This record gives sequence, structure tokens and C-alpha cells, in this order.
Amino acid sequence: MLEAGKTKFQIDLRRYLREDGVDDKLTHLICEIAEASKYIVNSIRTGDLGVAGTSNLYGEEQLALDVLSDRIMRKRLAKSGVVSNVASEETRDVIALSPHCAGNYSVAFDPLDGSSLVDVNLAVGTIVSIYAGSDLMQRGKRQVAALYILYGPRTTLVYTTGNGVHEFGMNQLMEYTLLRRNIRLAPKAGIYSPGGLRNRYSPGVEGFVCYLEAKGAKLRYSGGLVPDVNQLLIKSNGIFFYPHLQGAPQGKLRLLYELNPMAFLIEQAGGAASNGRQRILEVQPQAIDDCQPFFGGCRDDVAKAEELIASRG
Ligand code: AFP
Repeated sequence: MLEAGKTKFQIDLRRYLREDGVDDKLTHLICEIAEASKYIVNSIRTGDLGVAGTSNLYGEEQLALDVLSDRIMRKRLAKSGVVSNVASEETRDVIALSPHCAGNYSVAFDPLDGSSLVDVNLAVGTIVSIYAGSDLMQRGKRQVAALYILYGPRTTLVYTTGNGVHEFGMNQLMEYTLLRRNIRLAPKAGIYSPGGLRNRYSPGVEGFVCYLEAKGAKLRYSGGLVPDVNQLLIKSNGIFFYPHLQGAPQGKLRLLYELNPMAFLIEQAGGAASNGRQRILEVQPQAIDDCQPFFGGCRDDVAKAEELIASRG
């Protein structure tokens, strides 16, 4: 008997995770995060866009939505009963959520990445990185899962547990049902998303942009990491980069909350993710607020960026 509102082709997230062979506790955790996104999407659609009067680790004034989304996520992660430590872009330190859960999972997340885009009605997202055990200062290659939820014209969830990349859409019952399985990236990009200020690009990065323009790649950049990376995954074609800049050698994007989960997803889709010199997933974090330059997407173009940076800086 099909539940109301579902067609026989609608496979929900929990069922797909189980069929994908995902561990029961990790399935439960991912479904709790999916549950949190229902409250976050409601707060975006109706919430207060004012300022919370506090600031995060980076000195960025926290919008009420940032703080509210962070609270929603932490509440659900605590409720899951399988999370020991968490690190959020909106808090300064690793938080021991449930010490008695040591040995299950730890979660690094950006509760509402791109929140400054909400008041201009552009898409934003939640980014999540999951490790086994209690240590969040591990290399990204040690992640057991990575996912994001994209709050755009539709609300979608994209995850990997190391067995491919799969996309789900939120239906009218606010349930996630399968849209695409095993998303794959082509080797060469026809779209590029260049972050940062071009007049602060190094010669190697400037040369990379000229290479992309010369081959006719189209510039698509929203200022939101989640929609920009989602675009290249769903179109199976593209490269996103936020490079090292003159005056900002580590770029802007955060290793734990943004780059490691996106790198895991991109690699699982057959792409590559680099800091311009090495694989992002090999970088050893030194602090929870570490930033790294980032080139992620079609593997031939990431290799080209590395080649130009190696030869021109
Ligand atoms: P906020 O979360 O502070 O809005 O920043 C979003 C972000 O970290 C990431 O989502 C974008 O890719 C990047 O910033 C855009 O940065 P620029 O505005 O400097 O291009």
C-alpha cells in the first residue's frame, strides 16, 4: 500500500540509505539532519532576517537565521543520540554534545552557508561533514559521509557515504524522495564559478581563467558555495574555485565545514578537489577555522589549474 502523496517510483531517503548499505546509526543520523532541514527551510521562508547581535569566529555579524539554523542543527544532532562532538561555523570551539556517545560520530557543519544571500532571495544551503568517533581534526579523506541541503526554488539534499553521490527532493509532504542516483562529472568543464576578486588573482590563476575563457566555458557564479557546487554536480559539468589571493594566501573557504564535505562529494562523482597544489582531502587541519584555496569539479580542469599554479604561482 503506497502512503498518501507517494508514487510507486518515489524512494524515500531512509529506504535508499538502507538499500545503499549504509550503517543503521549513520542512516539515523543523516535522516535526523534531513529532519532539521525542514525547520531551517521554514525559518528561511518565514524567519526574521534581522541581526542577532552576535558575531562568529570570523568576526562576521551573525544574522538571526545563522543563529537559529545553528540551534536547530545542534538540537537535532543531540537528539540523534549518536553524535559525540560537533563543530559549527557559527561557534568558536568543538562542542562535546554527548560525551557518552564517544565512538559513534562527530559532525562539522555550516548551518546556513551564504546566509547573507537570503535577503536578496538567492539560494543558500546547509553543509555537513561526518566522521566516525570523536575526533573532528582528521583529514577529509577520513569522512564517512558528506551532504548538503540546498534551499532554492526547490529544497534538495545531496549525499555521499563513499558509494556514489545521490540527490533527493523535498516533496509536498516535506519528505525527501530520490531524484538522481550516482551523479557523475564529465572530465572537462563547460561552466566555471570563479570566487574572490580577479584583480587579486595570482599569475597562475589568472592564466587559468584565460584558459577557461579561451575554450568557451560559461561563467556562472551566485556567491553561494552550495548552489554553485550543486550546479556543477547536477549538470555533470563545471569547476568552482575560490583561490589563494594576493593578501589572502589561504583563500576564504573553511576546510572543515565547507571544503572537505564538498571535496568528498565531488571526488565521489568522479571529479577532483585541490587547494591548487594537493588534494584537499589530504590536508591535515591545524585548527577548526582553517581556510584553504579551493579548485573543485571536472578533473581535467582541476589538473590544468594545478599545472598553471605550479608553473606561474
Ligand atoms: P557567507 O556564508 O558569509 O555568506 O559566505 C558564503 C561563502 O563562504 C560561500 O558560500 C561562497 O562561495 C563565498 O562565501 C563567496 O564569497 P565572495 O562573496 O567573496 O565571492
